[in-house]
Amino acid sequence: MAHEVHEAHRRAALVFSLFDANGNGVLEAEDFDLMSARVLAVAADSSETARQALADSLRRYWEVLSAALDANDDGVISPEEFRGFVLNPELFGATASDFADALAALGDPDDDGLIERSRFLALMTAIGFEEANTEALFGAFGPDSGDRIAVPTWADGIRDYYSPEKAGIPGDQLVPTPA
Ligand SMILES: [Ca+2]
Ligand SMILES: [Ca+2]
Repeated sequence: MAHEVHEAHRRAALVFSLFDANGNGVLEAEDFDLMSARVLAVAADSSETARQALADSLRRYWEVLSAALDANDDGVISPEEFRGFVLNPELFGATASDFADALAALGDPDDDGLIERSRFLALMTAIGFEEANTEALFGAFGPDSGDRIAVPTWADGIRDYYSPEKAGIPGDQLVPTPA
């Protein structure tokens, strides 16, 4: 159990660094607007509905996070305040789920239910993941002979990744191993 908790905390630290899109060491509304803009920039061919859903999901994500974690109500979430992330699996799990569905949908602009490697890499890099780790994760999802994965496969992977209490999942490959 202690091992799982440790993994969850390590992943929470990476989630914090991904959320901190402007890299200033705290989370604020601007980070989520910036992430939204970066993701939408590589999904220009997705439908307006799908693009709006992603923007809405990230806005809600910030609202839920700040309402729960900005303990001193200064409009930003410090790394110390973010430690509460792993203590609220139900609240953040539901929010992560909406984001997961919205992001995965952007991976499938032609709506055939499949996500091609190049699109997956573009979206994951826009979120802030390293390219090498992203390639490894795509392989772990078991792409088909056309080098594509199913939309729900990725949506479930994102859901698990951003769910604070999960451990022992494919997304743990994205967590850097301490030297
Ligand atoms: Ca920030
Ligand atoms: Ca704060």
